[in-house]
Amino acid sequence: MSLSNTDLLDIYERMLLIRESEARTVDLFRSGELQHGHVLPCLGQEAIPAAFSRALRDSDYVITGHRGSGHYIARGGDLNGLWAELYGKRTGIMKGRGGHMHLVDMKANTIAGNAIVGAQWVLGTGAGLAASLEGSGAIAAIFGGEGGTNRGTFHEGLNFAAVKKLPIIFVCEYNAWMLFSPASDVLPIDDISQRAASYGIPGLTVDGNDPLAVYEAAAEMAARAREGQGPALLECKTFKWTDSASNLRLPEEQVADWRNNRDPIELYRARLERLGVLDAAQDGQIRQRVDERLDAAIAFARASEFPSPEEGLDEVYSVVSRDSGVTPPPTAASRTMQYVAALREALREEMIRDERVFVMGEGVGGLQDGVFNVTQGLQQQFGEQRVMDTPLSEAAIAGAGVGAAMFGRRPVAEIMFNNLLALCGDEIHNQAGKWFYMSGGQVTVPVVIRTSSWMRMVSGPHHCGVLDAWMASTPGIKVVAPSCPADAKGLLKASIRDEDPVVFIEHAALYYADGPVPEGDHLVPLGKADVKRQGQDVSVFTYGVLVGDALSVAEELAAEGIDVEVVDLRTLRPLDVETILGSAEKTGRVVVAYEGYRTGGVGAEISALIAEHAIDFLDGPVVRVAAPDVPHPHNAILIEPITVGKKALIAGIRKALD
Ligand SMILES: Cc1ncc(C[n+]2csc(CCOP(=O)(O)OP(=O)(O)O)c2C)c(N)n1
Ligand SMILES: [Mg+2]
Repeated sequence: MSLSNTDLLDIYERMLLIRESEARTVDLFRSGELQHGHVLPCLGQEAIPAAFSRALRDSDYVITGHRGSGHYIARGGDLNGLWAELYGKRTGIMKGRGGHMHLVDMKANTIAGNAIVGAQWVLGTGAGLAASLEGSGAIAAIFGGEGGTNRGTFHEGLNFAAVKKLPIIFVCEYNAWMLFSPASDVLPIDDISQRAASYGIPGLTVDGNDPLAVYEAAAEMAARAREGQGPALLECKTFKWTDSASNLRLPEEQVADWRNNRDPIELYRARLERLGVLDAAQDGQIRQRVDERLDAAIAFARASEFPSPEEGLDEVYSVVSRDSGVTPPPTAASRTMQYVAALREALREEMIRDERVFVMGEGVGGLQDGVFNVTQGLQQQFGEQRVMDTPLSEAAIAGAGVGAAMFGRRPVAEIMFNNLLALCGDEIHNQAGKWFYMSGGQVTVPVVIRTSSWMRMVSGPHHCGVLDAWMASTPGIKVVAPSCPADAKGLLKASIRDEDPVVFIEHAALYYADGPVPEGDHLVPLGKADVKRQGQDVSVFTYGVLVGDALSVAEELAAEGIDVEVVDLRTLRPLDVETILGSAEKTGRVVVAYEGYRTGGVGAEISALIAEHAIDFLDGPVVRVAAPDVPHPHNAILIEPITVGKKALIAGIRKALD
């Protein structure tokens, strides 16, 4: 694969642009003129992004770790936007919310940065998955340091990509240090490329300071990825001249040795001269062009305005999602179906409606179509690509879901039971929840993470637990918990169409419960509670399996003349504040019922909301009916006092009416 002289010079100019931009960043940061956040420069590593910019196409996807600014520049990311971002200006590419470690330019298909080291391995796997599903011939290249190859995400990403033969180049920018530790202290092997063998994919180590060696390897790996031969791992040995702009923590002799003897730009310049491709005059012209571009970008940044503090409060959710195309409730006839069948119908209809929708998870096809058969028959109908069985890899399932959503697909990723959300906490909390905001609205993350609550299944502490409060306290995430088949269908369809990430919590105790489901394109809007029973005496706020319990308790108490209102929250974030406060104000007596742990549970938030805004309307204290703060034992006798059900609800309602 030969490069033209133009390409050779192009690589040189990109290296210089990265070098000069990063050097000025460090200087301005140290002088105090740049004051916003961390700066992790790639000084000394410029050959890798510059070479990759030639080996990749503009339509390919690039996704990096924290030291990714060189890739942003090499890919042609907006330079004015970069510099305005460094100055914390409104015109910054991320509107001042991301800084040097998170630089996104979706016009350049580039997400250059992630301050959770290693998150990019699974997000990038999702980018490769998106490219593969799209079938456009694009590939994904994922970059990160050697320290971050010790994260589980690296191994989960490589394994997932290898099994699915995804078009991905995993690139380790081995720069010899992980923060304060030399690589030899944290890695049991010398070459990261050896790790490829575990996943049956090619692994290669090259001199990362030689752009032509990097180019050659990258071009070959890109070609085989495009041909459908799957991922490869490329290790580029290099050295960072400084760890961060604020603190030079690396041994001075080592840095001096690399700067003086192995400067990638100086070595490449000399080589181009030897090849007769570059002379001193041309070199001067290139350097002048680089200087002028940076002068202009810095001038633009300096002249730009700072955002007002209020601007940081906006864009946590996508604007589009506020109007997610939800139609009014249909008047169509209903038929009776199980919750599980309603979910399946929602998936089927949305997959037919939108070819970008796909389903993935552990055993969602396979022999049984999922543990609870939610996905029954879907793999036969839509094939193994769109109903994808995955390895046991929660971080990769959620991470690839998030990454694929960032690059244009609409994944529905299944996490078998909700305790396992803890294993993909980063992918949901830090990644899915934050990218729309952090990218200044450039990146939407329309992923649905479906999971199931196994409360009442008597499956022990590791299967029965509730993480909904954690999810619901995460800005940027929507959390949905349907209580009946009709809502299960309507909410799942609305979640799939929503532009924001949704954690969709099904209740395993409801899967085989029957209920009426309207015919047709039945959608239930997110963020809208449903008053399932009108009452005058007391309001019960609840969700999931407890809604049915509350309704049957309400009928029992009606015989005593107690008129209970049952409010099904349906969406735990964003809460339908209006309906909640309206009901509390109407009845003046409030019971908040939830299966989760009492302390800090979803119901604690509802209680606080009512105490803050409706206390003047209350005729008594808010009563919380919740599980004690105890894990759920694997024994029907021991679990009895922990289970929130009808008995606890009746006691709670009587207490509220006392
Ligand atoms: C998951 C995670 N753990 C720890 C940190 C703190 N941290 C930031 S950079 C870094 C070292 C990363 O080393 P390496 O992957 O080799 O990349 P390099 O900085 O050398 O380019 C650490 C520990 C973090 N941001 N994320
Ligand atoms: Mg390192």
